[in-house]
Amino acid sequence: MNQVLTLGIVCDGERVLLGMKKRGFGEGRWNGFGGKVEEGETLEVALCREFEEEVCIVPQSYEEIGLLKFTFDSVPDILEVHIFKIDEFSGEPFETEEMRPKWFTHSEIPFSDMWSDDVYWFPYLLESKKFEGHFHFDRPADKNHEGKILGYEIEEIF
Ligand code: 6OG
Repeated sequence: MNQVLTLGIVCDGERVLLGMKKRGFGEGRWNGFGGKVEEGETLEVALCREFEEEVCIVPQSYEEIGLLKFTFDSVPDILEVHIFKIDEFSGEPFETEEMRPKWFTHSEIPFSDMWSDDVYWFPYLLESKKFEGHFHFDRPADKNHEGKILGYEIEEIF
């Protein structure tokens, strides 16, 4: 079964807004904000709901800039993550039980404390290039194991 998720990164000139995940899947890593798309929701509605829940802001101007598929050895399910670049939002970023937000300049993005795929696709996002990618991991991540990338492909789409 395919699982569809959103992931949004707020870009404000030279800065991006990331959140430290405080609990659950991805705990201890910096990432954008997002999550599973619920039944009956559009990607956009799901994206805005997750931002409001996780960091108390609402995206106002955004575009879908990337599509990533994640697969894992011996797991039939595919994770399909729709990446959004957000240029404007309303409200002020606020720490919640799930996420601690922080602004990073492009040169400070903490790739060593992020998902291992991020370093490959963030450059497309930062340069506003649309992209599609596929990452194949040895296993899904859990608390004790990050999952190792066994192969990947990524390309700009026009
Ligand atoms: P919840 O399940 O907590 O949302 N996500 C990933 N993000 C990156 N950068 N790399 C991955 O590599 C990811 N797998 C999932 C999608 C989880 C959030 O984490 C993202 C969602 O925004 C495998 O609701």
